[in-house]
Amino acid sequence: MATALHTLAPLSEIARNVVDWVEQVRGQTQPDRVYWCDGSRAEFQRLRRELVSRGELKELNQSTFPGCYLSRSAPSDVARVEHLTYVCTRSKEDAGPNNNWMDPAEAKAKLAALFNGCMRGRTLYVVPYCMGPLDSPYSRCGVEITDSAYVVLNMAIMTRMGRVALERIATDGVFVRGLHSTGDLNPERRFIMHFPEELSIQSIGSGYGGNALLGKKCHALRIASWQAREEGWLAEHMLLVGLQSPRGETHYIAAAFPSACGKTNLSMLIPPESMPGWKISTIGDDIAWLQPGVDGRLWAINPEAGYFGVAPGTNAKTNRNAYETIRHDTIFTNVALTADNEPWWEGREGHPVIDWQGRPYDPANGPAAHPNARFTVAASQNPIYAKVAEDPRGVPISAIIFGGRRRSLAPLVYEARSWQHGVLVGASVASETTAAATGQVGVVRRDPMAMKPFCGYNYGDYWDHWLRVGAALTHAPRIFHVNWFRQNAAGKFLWPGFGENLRVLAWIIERCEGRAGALDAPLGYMPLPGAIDTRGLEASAEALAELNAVPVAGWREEVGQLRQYLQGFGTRLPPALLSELAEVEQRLARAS
Ligand code: GTP
Ligand code: SPV
Ligand code: MN
Repeated sequence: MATALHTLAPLSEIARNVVDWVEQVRGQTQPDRVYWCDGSRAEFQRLRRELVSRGELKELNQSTFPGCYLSRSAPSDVARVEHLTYVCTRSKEDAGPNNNWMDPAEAKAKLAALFNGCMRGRTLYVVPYCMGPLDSPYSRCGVEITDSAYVVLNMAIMTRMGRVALERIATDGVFVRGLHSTGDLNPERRFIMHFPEELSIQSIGSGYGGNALLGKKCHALRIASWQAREEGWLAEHMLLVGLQSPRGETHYIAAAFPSACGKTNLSMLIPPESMPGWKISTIGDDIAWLQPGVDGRLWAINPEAGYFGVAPGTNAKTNRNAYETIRHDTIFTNVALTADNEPWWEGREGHPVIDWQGRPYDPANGPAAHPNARFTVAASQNPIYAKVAEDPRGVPISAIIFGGRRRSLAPLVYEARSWQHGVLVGASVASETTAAATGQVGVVRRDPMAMKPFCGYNYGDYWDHWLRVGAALTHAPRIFHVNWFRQNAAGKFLWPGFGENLRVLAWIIERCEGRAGALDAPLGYMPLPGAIDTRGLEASAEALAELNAVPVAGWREEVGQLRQYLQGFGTRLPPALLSELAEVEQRLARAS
């Protein structure tokens, strides 16, 4: 039997095509050693020990945070670098105005100069990984070659990594080739390049998150979105959550919010006390792969096996599940430390003594933890991790939610009139930028489907693909838009957010079950007065009214800006989006 043979074979003999590629990269990068990762517990602990002894990982308080460690990245390497991230397709048009583009030959020449000999004195790690349950037909595999043991540890937590993945690669025959080196960490020599036409990624000069853990944004979104278009599915920046209502029915919801806009939190939500009987379970917190099923519904898997989550703001009140998840066996990156050698970040109880750069804490230097400080932890540690997250068939989706961080304009919730209108609603997402990427924070930018940094091809083609996928579904999910981040004139959030968001999800579920009426409003369907349960909520009637307001003049301006943005995609823009937009505009005109 093949599996039995595999179990005995040395790793380097399981998949010939992987071996050939590793040999080629070894020749180019000149490492001192090549190490094939098997994904075992012993290997994980050994690599962790090595990092600690080299001073690259710091042991945290082992009696209060057993198995927890701290990594400090280079201060110039703390987030994704969108201006250095490229999609290198043969035709520039295929990458689209939404991506940085470089000719593949030019990109490879530039990269070759940087990769040649870059691993001298280092170990080359071969990291075979599987995105999604090992036995799911929807899962896809890759191999990351890296010279960072920190990356190996993170990949071990975030993916199904090692021998098991290599065995699947031997069966699949195909895998995504991801070549990564931390290089010299100089931002001048940093590039994250994607070659979707040959399913490959080359990343150099960063050891951080989405730049370096190639299974995540590079593979599971940029490359996978390209593959998904060819194969008829969707790869999206979405959480997946299961909600069992007090009536006993379970609905699965997928929600796309831009980076650091609340996906991890919503996927682990704890119901407010005034809503007993609801049971929430997490399937995924960042990425969803969605497949049309033979039953005409849309089914989803979480391709990841762990969370690379935002630490700041996480506490027992905002997200008790995450808080408990990260009490043990967690890698923290760029958090601060307390006097007791416990991890600390803004929003956590206690006091910082050492900041994220290892300096004595001084408020004059800014926040103690970096605003994009993260935790890496296995999904299985989440107290509400759903069993179905391991189901090879995935879960059927009742609703898709889009949202962004909008201090004004966008109301708490509205529902699209149809799938086609919903694609426009997704395309209309705009959000304030966050610390998840380098650059200015708090500037509103267009971020369709929360995929601006992650869509591996022309947005025009992407929206067209969305329209096609929806048209083929006989039981398409309903599509909604939410905004947890609207503020009053004083800059205070009007909506309490976090667990209270269930109040909005409950309405969404009632809509899906056909049990709630709605107001036929210019943007779409909105809750009738009193339809959102506000019992036990500390929010004034005025605040709630302000939350749901749709200022017509502001929206007419927004629609004009959106049209201009969409027209920037020229002939690749599906005309259906412009006709949906014209309809919204007419409704707004009638309302004014
Ligand atoms: P990525 O991992 O970057 O994709 O982010 P994410 O979308 O998973 O965001 P996450 O849930 O980690 O939240 C980011 C920040 O937003 C944290 O500081 C949270 O505390 C805050 N946040 C999350 N949900 C809410 C909410 O409902 N209301 C408010 N006001 N803040 C929230
Ligand atoms: C995001 O930025 O959306 C993240 C973190 O989830 S990273 O893995 O760095 O992309
Ligand atoms: Mn993300």
